[in-house]
Amino acid sequence: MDCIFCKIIEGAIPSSKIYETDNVLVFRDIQPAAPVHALIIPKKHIASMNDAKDGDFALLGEVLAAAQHTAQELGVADSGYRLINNCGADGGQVVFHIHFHLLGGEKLGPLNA
Ligand code: IU
Repeated sequence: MDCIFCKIIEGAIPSSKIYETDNVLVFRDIQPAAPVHALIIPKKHIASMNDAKDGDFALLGEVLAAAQHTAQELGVADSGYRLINNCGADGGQVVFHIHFHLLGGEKLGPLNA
């Protein structure tokens, strides 16, 4: 499967790894949109939120747990952060391996700015 995030998981493409469990990988976004910008992904290939099946939601819970852990590790838990999932074309999804952006390290603007 030609998925860049699967290649990052396999180690075929290098990444700046922040945290890893058996089922989840967290790494730094190569084009950070904030001082802290991590991507949290399941190791299982799920293309998008639209493609998650009933059996995938426990795994997506692990993804959220990893996001919480990462926010603590990167020191933004207390100041606050934003967790974003882009789904599909209108949602701005570019990489079709489900992922959550963790953004923080500065005061983020309102969503409707
Ligand atoms: P999106 O939600 O699919 O739009 O976000 C994809 C993100 O993946 C985007 O912020 C890219 O900068 C990021 N990214 C990356 O970190 N490493 C890569 O090799 C590629 C994209 I391709």
